[in-house]
Amino acid sequence: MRYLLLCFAVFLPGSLAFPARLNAGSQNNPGFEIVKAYLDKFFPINPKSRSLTLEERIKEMQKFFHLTITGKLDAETEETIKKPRCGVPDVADYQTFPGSPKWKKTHLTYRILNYTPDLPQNKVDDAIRRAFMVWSNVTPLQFQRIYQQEADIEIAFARREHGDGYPFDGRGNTLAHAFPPGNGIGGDTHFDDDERWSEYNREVNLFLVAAHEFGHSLGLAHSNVPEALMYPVYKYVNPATFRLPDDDKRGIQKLYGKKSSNS
Ligand code: TQI
Ligand code: CA
Ligand code: ZN
Ligand code: ZN
Repeated sequence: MRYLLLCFAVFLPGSLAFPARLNAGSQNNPGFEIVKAYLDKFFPINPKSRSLTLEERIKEMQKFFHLTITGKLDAETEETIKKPRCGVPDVADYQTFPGSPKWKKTHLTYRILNYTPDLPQNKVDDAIRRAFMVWSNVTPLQFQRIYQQEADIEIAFARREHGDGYPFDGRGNTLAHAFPPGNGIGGDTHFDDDERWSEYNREVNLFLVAAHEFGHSLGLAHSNVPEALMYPVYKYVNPATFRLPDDDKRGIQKLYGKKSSNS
């Protein structure tokens, strides 16, 4: 109910602004200015997409709404842009992977296969443990560390080509990746050991990246809510006071439900 109210409050000014500008365009077609304004509002340019052309940004938007990806302002895309849309980017902006893969059990195991030379081993163990807690705190999921057999979520530090067809790229750019839930490589999480991993706000904070990657391992794709942990832009927040943003919480609870109160 609160969302509904919020929605109306924000949509009103938007709905007033849109028709006025639409009329200025030809035959009620939103002009490219409007498309641009729309994209700026709902698909803000992040450092990675700064160089995207309008066509590429339209493609991103089409991907997001599961439209046919043409990069053009076709009828389907135009309809989507014209559709009233809640202006508060906080109603289910989290995303799951196509087909919503998720774990069919709540007790998951993880194994740390190796370590980075950047941090003492107990700091790595700790960052990983706390990154799992981000998710187990709000769902029925439980994570158990194992040492011998293969775990559901295998964690490794690796450089360049490391056997899964997704080579890392040296220092910078890709920091880590994780596979959506599933057998074998599903859920596995790899960290690029050409990065400088840190416990603090230096270079890359292992806890924050691990928490984001485990979101992927559990079935969350990227959110377009800038505050979300699953927003695809790295932003440092103090791990000691980190609280899972509401968008991510809603996303993970959609997949696994809430934490039962008696545990
Ligand atoms: N690695 C990407 C990421 O985890 C890999 C990736 C791109 C990906 N698209 C994906 C993984 C879709 C699953 C599904 O997002 S990254 C960030 C953030 C990266 C980026 O190295 O670019 C973080 C890893 F959010 F800061 F940009 C961790 Cl936290
Ligand atoms: Ca890299
Ligand atoms: Zn990998
Ligand atoms: Zn990501």
